[in-house]
Amino acid sequence: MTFARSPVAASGQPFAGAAAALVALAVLAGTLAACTGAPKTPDGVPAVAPDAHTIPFDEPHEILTRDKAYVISWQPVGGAIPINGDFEVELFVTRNDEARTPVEGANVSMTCFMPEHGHGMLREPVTEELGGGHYRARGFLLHMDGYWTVSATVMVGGIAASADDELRL
Ligand SMILES: [Cu+2]
Repeated sequence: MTFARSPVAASGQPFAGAAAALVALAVLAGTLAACTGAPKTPDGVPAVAPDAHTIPFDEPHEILTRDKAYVISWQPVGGAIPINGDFEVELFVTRNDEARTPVEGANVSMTCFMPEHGHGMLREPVTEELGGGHYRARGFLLHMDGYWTVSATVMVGGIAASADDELRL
């Protein structure tokens, strides 16, 4: 690659800046490409089919209900969200107190919505309580890439508290 004849190069500084920006972009693109690889389990086995389009999800998302009563920590089982593929979600629900007291016996649900398209998921996940504040919701399928909002609801004693999150697939 030679830029010696470029009129911009002749002026010196501006070209150097543009070149630096190009290099930065190339590095960024490389990093992004590396990030989209399927995550590996400790055994080195891909957590999802290698040809599936997935979004890595490295750490649980911690979200606070709007009434500030509960903290919901959630993540997809397997560490990635497949686009147009089935997945399950693990949720850990605590009170929003110093001790982060686990919330047991709650009715917990989670769903996703695409506000730009005005539709939700094609399924309604079903949640099972695992104990100790842990819940597992099964039956997620995000059938399109794009911007999704996430809504998690904790119902205790007939009172519902919801927390919001978002995903860009
Ligand atoms: Cu859509």
